[in-house]
Amino acid sequence: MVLPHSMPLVPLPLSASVGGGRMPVGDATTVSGEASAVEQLIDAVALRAGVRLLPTTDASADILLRIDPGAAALEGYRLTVDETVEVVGGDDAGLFYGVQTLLQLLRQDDDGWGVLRGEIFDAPRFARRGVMLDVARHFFGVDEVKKFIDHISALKFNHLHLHLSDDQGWRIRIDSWPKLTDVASSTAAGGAPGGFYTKDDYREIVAHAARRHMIVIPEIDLPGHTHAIGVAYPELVEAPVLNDSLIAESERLGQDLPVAGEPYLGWGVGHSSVRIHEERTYGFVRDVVRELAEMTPGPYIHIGGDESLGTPQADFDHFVERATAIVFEEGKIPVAWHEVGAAAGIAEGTIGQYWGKATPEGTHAAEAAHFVERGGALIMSAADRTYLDMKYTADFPLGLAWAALIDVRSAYEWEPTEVLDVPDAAILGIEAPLWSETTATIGEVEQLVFPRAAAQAEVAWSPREAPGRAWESFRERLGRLAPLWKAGGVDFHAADEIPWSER
Ligand code: TNX
Repeated sequence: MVLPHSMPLVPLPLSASVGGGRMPVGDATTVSGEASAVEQLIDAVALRAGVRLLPTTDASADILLRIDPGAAALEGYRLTVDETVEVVGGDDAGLFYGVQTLLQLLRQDDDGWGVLRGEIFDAPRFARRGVMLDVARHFFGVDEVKKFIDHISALKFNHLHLHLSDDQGWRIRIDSWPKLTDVASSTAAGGAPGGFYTKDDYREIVAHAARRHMIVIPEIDLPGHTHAIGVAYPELVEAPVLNDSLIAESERLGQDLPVAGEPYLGWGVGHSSVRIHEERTYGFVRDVVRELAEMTPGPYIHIGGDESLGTPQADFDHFVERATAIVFEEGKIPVAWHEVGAAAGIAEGTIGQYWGKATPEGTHAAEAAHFVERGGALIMSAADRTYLDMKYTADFPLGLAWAALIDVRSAYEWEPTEVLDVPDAAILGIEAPLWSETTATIGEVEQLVFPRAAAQAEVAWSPREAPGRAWESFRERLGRLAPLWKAGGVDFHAADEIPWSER
């Protein structure tokens, strides 16, 4: 008898019972049911196994994909593999996740391809399971982002946060302020070429994400991280504030200091600020939020708020109170980094994103808790656990190390409800950010994201107390994703903590 948690599944499902053997899969295997799920399964099986399933309208197909709201929770599904396969989603997303599980059960052995037999009931622990991609420090094109979405959504993540602006460049077309992209998008960190998304590009990303049940959260980082805005519109931004640590760090890295009106290619933080006391700044914020809202079907707009070291505290508070209100006025829910919680009057219902350590330091926990006091809730991005841009080990060639070295085990072993002193219900879920200072290509991004994103997927999806929800089980199951990532062309880091399998 195989134990349920020995099934090659990440994230671990809510419950599973394992049958014996496999249902063979080949070119004569038929599939029917919900059209989009059928199409996605056929494409994915072709990519993974080189086998082309046969679509049919026959309800007695070998593989049946259907939706029944009574059969499973939201985003949940029931999957049965015996002589045939049936996947029943509680909704569209649930069916999609059932198909992702089916793809993990599809295995090659000496007899060819087959699906491992068993029965699985599944549904997520947290409604919010996110990844962030920083396309500002380095820019990644539409096709690269779409591929990223494919492999992230396969781990059952359902939110993609795009960090669309920072000191080094502005990445999204805003018609009412055209110089943002005409003038301030062509550079990136280290002198790399920049780029930006046209509105059609952005809509294409949003639509691709939606087909994989991911909501896009666009972020415009304010009031700091705004040097690039000043390259396009000098009247909106203050002169750079050069603090001692910025000067020392820039010298250590051999990076030039920021100069007003010129592109900034280093990765120092905390030197830029929009002008808080000029009314046109709020006209700018409103225009940007309105245009983003128009092309974003998801309910959220992220306004940043991190590391505004060049903005006096009273000015910062005034700015974020107004900016969070503007997002609501434009019909969306504001999300902001936890520093924004320092301001007493943030708009009620603003969602905070905690990026302090798993053991909070300084004022971080109090700032985060203030979102809850204001009727909001929290997304947990503990930097020493979830940050995908931290190095695995000191000698890893990519990534930074300021929060921690994060090997796969330490990415996996943390509990989002135990970081802050807030009610469990205030924790919406987690997000794992990939900051791109050191990643010039999407392959380098993948090296940092995979496999650690899979650890965060399990923290976000799987029940806390389930048998198998522990490192020894996880590392075995994780190792069995290697052939899926190889077939998908994912340049994952084959960390030596994990027993990677060939097939
Ligand atoms: C901190 S985390 C930042 C980013 C950097 C990142 C690098 C946060 C909200 N701000 O500006 O890219 O560290 O790890």
